[in-house]
Amino acid sequence: MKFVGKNFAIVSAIALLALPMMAQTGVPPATISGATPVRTIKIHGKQFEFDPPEITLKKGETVKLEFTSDDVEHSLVVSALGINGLMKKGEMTDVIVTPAVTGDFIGRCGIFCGAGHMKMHFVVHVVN
Ligand SMILES: [Cu+2]
Repeated sequence: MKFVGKNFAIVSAIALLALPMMAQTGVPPATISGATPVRTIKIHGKQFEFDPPEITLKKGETVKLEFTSDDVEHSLVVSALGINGLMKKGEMTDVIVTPAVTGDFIGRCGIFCGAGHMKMHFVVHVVN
């Protein structure tokens, strides 16, 4: 029961954090769209960092993010922008994103990749 209570608290905290964001716009802050990307940004995952560690996007601009890995499997997850890209050595995957709001959005590695996995942070700056 103690475990269930803790999980409920975490879920509640996430819901509370997400609420103001949804209330502000009424729609998710970014969409994966079918629009043609105006530029491509390559992002590598490696133990234990993303290269580059941060990128800057323009609000309303459609960009293709290309992902690959230099070693083991990683993924780049930026939940607030709907980004979840697998990073695999020798392969290129991509996510098309059109940010709809400005701000700084934190990304993390979504696949356990070793001792430094939790240190893999990424930032997406969305500007006007
Ligand atoms: Cu990882």
